[in-house]
Amino acid sequence: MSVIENSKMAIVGAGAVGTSLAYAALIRESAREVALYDINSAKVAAEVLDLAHGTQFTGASRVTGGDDLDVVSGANVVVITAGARQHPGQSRLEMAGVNVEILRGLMPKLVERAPDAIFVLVTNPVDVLAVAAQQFSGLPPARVFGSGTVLDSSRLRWILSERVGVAISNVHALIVGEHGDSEFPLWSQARIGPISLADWMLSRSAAGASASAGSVPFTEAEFESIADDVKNAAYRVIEGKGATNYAIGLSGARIVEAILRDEGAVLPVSSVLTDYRGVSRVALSVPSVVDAGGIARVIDVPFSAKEQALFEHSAATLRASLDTLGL
Ligand code: 6V0
Repeated sequence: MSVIENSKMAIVGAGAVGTSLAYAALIRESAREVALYDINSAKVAAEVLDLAHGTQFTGASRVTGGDDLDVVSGANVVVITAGARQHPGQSRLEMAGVNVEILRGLMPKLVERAPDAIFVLVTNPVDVLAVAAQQFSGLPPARVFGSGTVLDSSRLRWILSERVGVAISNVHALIVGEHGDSEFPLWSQARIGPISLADWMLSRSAAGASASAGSVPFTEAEFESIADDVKNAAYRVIEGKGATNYAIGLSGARIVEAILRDEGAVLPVSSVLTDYRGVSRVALSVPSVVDAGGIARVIDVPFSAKEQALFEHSAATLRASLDTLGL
């Protein structure tokens, strides 16, 4: 993988998530330049220095930044991580109001400085903010979207990979819908290598029962408990260390790479939908083709009847929050 010449990613918010994203992007060489912006002058200056001090070991990328919004100028991608942190027990939707107001001020200024950029929202509640950012920027939904369930899907793939003993890169499974409590796995489309998850046989020893008893498929109860584990993963990490940062940093770097390398990668990002399986005017994560223009298209996935109902529930949840916020 090589860095695209002259590519620049800007990160708004140099907190736990923004700096982990910068760190991941430098190590992965996601962009030629990584620029960090934060209103906290001392913090952003220190973070840029600390990261810069390691660039002997990170390949071709350089890191810049500060408390002047002009640091984002000319960026090809702007990732927004600025905002209030999620506290233990606090739902993502509760943080919405504060972060929407931050975006209302920021988006026009960012678009002025980086008029050709693709904007990726990470701040929570990410689906609400994707709608807000799209409205405040006036840009098409293809150019302003949220990291959505890219992180949740990686969590799902990790759990499945551990469960079945297959490399995570060969586990193909997606979480769709809200990045939050109404999200759900698209079990009907999940595969391990070429085998659908419904047909995958687990050895009984791995399933915790007698090794001699042959193989069994996943049970409904297991599917549900895995879905719950994914949903509660963030809460569990936040309880123990106050924030989640590394996995979202890597997820963000992956999305940026798909854009800067014009990959056409299929990622479950969250964009404002128009008649996607009957859902419009909310941003939800669905498999989307991500390239240099942002979202080239969303992929129409066949849902089971249960998945369709869950998707509509996710949309209704989001619509209710958006209505409350006047969006
Ligand atoms: P943090 O460590 O408190 O950092 C937030 C940073 O934003 C701070 O450094 C603030 O100074 C800065 N900030 C606040 N207002 C502005 C502003 N107007 N302009 C520039 N900078 C500003 O929080 P953390 O980094 O832990 O989390 C950031 C956001 O990411 C939160 O909303 C999290 O909930 C969200 N996450 C989203 C995830 C996802 O999957 N989408 C995953 C993890 C966290």
